[in-house]
Amino acid sequence: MKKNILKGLFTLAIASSVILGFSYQRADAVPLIVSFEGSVSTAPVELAPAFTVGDNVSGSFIIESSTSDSDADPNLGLYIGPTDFNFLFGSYAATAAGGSPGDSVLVRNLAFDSYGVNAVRPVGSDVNGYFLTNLGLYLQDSTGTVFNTDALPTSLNLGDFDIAEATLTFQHGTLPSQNVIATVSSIQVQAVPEPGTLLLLGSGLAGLAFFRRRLRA
Ligand SMILES: [Ca+2]
Ligand SMILES: [Ca+2]
Repeated sequence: MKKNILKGLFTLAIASSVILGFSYQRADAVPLIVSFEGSVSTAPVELAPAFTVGDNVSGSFIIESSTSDSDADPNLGLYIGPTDFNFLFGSYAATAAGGSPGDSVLVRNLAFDSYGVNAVRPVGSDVNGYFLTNLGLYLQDSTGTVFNTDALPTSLNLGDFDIAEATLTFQHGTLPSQNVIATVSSIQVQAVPEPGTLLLLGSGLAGLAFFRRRLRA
């Protein structure tokens, strides 16, 4: 009898933690982390020897799924405010806090579709007198079929795009700017677990452990 009550409570604990977890996800904006990997395909001699073709590249940034589109055009989505940019090209690390008007995601649903991200105030070391001015990620589907709207995508499949590049842009006075370009070989969009979700998950697991112990006793 006592065991049955405990079993009931055990089930209730699982059900409530699942329900709480789901309702939390639905009620709040979900931060999405976009991360990618690739390798350097263009390394300007002006920046040698800091970058070499073939260097491993990785990067990420975060954007809220609820970020609103500030472009009235129904086929152009301009989303301000990606944050926490981290790009690594070989051993060269660049970051950007993001969140300012120039830091954007632009989604185009036109003759070709594209997804472009820029961070305009990056932090990274100078290279041969050149300073870092931009972090970029650009995906293009020349067939124009990957997006049907200008909505912020919550998933990205690299195979849908014929151009997929990450770029570091450097400037030195009035000299032409120099781009270090990486070909992207993988990309993913994932929800970042919120502290609240983790807390619920944690308390749910603690409850399970408690009931499991009671059942065994
Ligand atoms: Ca729009
Ligand atoms: Ca389209």
